[in-house]
Amino acid sequence: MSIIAADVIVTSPDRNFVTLKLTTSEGVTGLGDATLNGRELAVVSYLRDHVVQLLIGRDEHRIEDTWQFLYRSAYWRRGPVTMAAIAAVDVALWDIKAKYARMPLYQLLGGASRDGLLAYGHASGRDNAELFDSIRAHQAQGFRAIRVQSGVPGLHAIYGIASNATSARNAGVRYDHEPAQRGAQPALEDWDTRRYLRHLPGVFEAVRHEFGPDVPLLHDGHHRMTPIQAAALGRSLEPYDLFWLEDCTPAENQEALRLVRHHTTTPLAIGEIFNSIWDYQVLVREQLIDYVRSSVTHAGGITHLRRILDVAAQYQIKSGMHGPTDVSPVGMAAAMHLGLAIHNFGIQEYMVHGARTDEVFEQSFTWRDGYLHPGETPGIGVELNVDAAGKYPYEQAYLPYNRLVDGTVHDW
Ligand code: GCO
Ligand code: MG
Repeated sequence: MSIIAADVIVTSPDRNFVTLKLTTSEGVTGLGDATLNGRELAVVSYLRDHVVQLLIGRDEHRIEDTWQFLYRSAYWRRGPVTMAAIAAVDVALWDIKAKYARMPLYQLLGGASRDGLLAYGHASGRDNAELFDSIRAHQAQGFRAIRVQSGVPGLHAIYGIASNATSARNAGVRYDHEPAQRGAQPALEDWDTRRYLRHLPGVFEAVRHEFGPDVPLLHDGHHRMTPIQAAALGRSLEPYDLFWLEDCTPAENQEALRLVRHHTTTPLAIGEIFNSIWDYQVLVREQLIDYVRSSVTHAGGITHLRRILDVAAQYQIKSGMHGPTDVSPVGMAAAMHLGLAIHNFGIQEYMVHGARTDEVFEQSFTWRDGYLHPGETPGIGVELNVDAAGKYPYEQAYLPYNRLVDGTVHDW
């Protein structure tokens, strides 16, 4: 038994996705998500030019060995491109193994630890009126937990606020507010941390007043604050009982979180841009965070993310896997199987994919009463419709970037 084909499929139904498809000599196929938003083709090249020929002829059953081989033989370790490529191979191999076993993947990972995965959705508004409408719309879709992002007076374009932009090329199609804008240059947004810190507590006060104490509320700081600013925000949000404050600092410096932690009891989530267990070493060992934000797609697949979460479990740190629309349905399915199986599941981010994405990726998951479930189809439960994928060729897209009012580039 061996891998006989490894195809890298690039498609852009509502946004760009990169998918690895492995085929075995038994005629079984497996899929892995290799999408790195805004840098998609770097992972395509890593796979096509450097990994595919290493996979042909390998025993598809040796998942751990293949992971270690790709990681160690590259010599150049870690990094988002490498780890997304390894993740895609890893998930495709788990998909194949579960299909051989005729079981949904979560069964191979130890079986279900819960009935379904509590998921949170992204509500946002330029002002409180828009935000309240957005929260109500999410609740009507079944969401029980809500991320709250608000416009800030004086700033014209900021992260997380739905723009409802329409693309001229795809007239009438509404893009989600995840801002991988298609085009040859990144869009410019503006930022002022002091205005934001002044404005946000009042937004949460209004939301609690309107929607009551029960609904779990989350917020994403998107890497913009210094440690002392993050500490101040965490403290000023304490009366509103957040489920978590996410990415309060750019966490390359793990030690920065010591200061934040020291000053606030607001729970902290971090790690969507991390890609290995080493990024969490200080954060987990010193119990500086409450939730691990990495996705299966960006942190080395099921094999590696499970390792991170197992270490985190010793410290009662839970999962909060990244699930924006730039994680493809393949990556989301892998997350759901892992989340269903592990004991220390916390919450799953869930942004609903567009209809064209659902046409390309045939999926078996269910979404009911605020809970996700990966379904009972053998494998991860996703198949790629190659003909549909072919209708939507790659389009260059960039994430936006930020400048302060004086023109300085800031973290986005
Ligand atoms: C989130 C993230 C996303 C990222 C996006 C970048 O919490 O979902 O912050 O909104 O900005 O995934 O590609
Ligand atoms: Mg985030």
